[in-house]
Amino acid sequence: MKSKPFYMSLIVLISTSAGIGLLSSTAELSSGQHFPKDSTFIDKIAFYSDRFGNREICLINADGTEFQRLTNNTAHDECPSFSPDGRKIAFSSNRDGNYEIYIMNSDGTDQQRLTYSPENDDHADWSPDGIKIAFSRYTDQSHSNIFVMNADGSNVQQITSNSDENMRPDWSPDGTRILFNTNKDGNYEIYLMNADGSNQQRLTNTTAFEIFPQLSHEGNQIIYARIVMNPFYGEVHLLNLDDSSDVALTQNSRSENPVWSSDGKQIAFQTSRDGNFEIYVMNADGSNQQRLTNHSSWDGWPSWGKIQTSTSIKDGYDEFPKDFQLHQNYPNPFNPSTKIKFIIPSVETSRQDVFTTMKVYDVLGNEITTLVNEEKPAGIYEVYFNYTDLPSGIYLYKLQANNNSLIKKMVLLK
Ligand SMILES: [Ca+2]
Ligand SMILES: [Ca+2]
Ligand SMILES: [Ca+2]
Ligand SMILES: [Ca+2]
Repeated sequence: MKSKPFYMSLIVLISTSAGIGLLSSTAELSSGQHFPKDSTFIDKIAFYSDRFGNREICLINADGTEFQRLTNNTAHDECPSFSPDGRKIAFSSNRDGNYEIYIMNSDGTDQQRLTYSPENDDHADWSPDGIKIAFSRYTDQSHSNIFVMNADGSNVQQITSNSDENMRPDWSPDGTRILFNTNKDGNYEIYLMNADGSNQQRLTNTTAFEIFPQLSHEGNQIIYARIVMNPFYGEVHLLNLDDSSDVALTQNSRSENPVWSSDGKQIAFQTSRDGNFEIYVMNADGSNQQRLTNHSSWDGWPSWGKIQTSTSIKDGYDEFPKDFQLHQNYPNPFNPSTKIKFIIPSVETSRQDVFTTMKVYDVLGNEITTLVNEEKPAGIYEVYFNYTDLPSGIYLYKLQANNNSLIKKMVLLK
């Protein structure tokens, strides 16, 4: 069966339409009544902690403030993984007998079970388009393989098959490959493979354990932990795929499990340098290492997400753009997916939704696809364009809303 040629999703970042009517009345705004909500994005780190007597998924801001507990039960809940849009967290839990993959909203609501297996399913990681989840399936403590399923739990497929431990998948930013750990060569090494499990390539070759790899957003760097036993030490390393250079970002620190920040400028990780594991952040060059958690229990397995949070429309309205905008796609050039942001301004004279279209054309003017085609309230929007069958080249995207139209170029580079 041929796969769907493109994937498109629409996220409403900010919508003010419901609140515009209230803004004519300052008395109402300052009266403390319940106002419609606006939204902004904030960097969050999910992790798990056993501070409540068993493992629970917790959330903090990336500066360590605003601790939240997201799960609350007597079973273990662990290994959180933010969805690319920050709306969901996948995690594993043994609440139903053995470990299964679950997802929940990133505020902890609507927890749903995705896998039903007699084995232990763990280490969930989302594909960059949010459509699939890779995970490790353990037949016993030291034997596991990588599996991939749809994000609703359907179509579970095994993509590695050997009798050792294959674990901790990390999807590449372009969605085509998966990074993982395996000890099939005798000790843990980092491997890269196609997302269907083919073409497995070894990236490390040492007598130490190289574990928990994660690719940078550009796909050219890997952060991971190098662990040595007897005596135990662990450091976060950065491997440059361009020239194979490898540097330790931490020293004498018992650190592991590094993850990139949403902007790629920082790294969160766990370290037991203070006596028990805590979540830390540092700059991507290893400088400015700062502790975010401070509790005598285990705190680890960070996942960095950018999530939508609410602020009052009174705070948000002044910031809201007044003009029609079409932003440059990001990344650009891209392969195969990119994000396009646009703004439908608040219309002072009318609260009507605006009929909006966005279409993609090749340079000859042939229409490739329609990304948006509906009435939309004023707001800030993002659409994803992912069209794997197109040849490299320049493409145009055109936004039209009422009598306004804007057009920009983007470059697909394969
Ligand atoms: Ca629990
Ligand atoms: Ca299971
Ligand atoms: Ca090794
Ligand atoms: Ca701790």
